[in-house]
Amino acid sequence: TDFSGKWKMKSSENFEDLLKVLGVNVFLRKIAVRAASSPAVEITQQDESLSIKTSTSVRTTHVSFTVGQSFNEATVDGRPCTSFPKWETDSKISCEQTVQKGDGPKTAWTRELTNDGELILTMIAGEVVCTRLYERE
Ligand code: RET
Ligand code: NA
Repeated sequence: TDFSGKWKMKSSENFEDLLKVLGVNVFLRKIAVRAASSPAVEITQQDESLSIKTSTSVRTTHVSFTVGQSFNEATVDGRPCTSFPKWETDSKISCEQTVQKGDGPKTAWTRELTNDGELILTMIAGEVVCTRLYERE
C-alpha cells in the first residue's frame, strides 16, 4: 500500500458534529468548517513511514510517523496527544489518540486506501465519526 500523493477532498460528513462533541464553540466551528472544506493533503510514504501534510487557510498540520510506533500529534481540535498507529488491514491504518492533559471523548482516526485508489479518512470522537473521501489530484 502506498498512500503517497497529493489528494483533494471529494466529500465530508460530520466534520462539524465532530468539532461540536469536542467542545469547539459555534463561532470557531464555522471558521473551521469553512476552511476544512478545501484542504490540501500531501502524503509521502517510505515503507512503514508516512508524512502527512494537511493544509487549510487557517490551520496546517504536518505529522510524520512509523506504523507500529507511537508519536506526538494534536487532536483535530488542537490538543496535544500521543498517537499509536497500527495496520488494521494491509491497506488501512487505525490510530488511537490519548490526550496529554485533561479529558473529553476518546479520539482516533483511520486512513484507508480503497481498491479504486481513493483515500478514506475517518476522524472519531466519542460516538461521532467524521468521514472524508479523497481522490488523487
Ligand atoms: C480548531 C479550533 C480553533 C480554531 C480553528 C480550528 C480549525 C481546525 C481546522 C481543522 C482542519 C482539519 C482537517 C483535517 C483532516 O483532513 C482547531 C478546530 C480555526 C481547520 C482538514
Ligand atoms: Na481532510
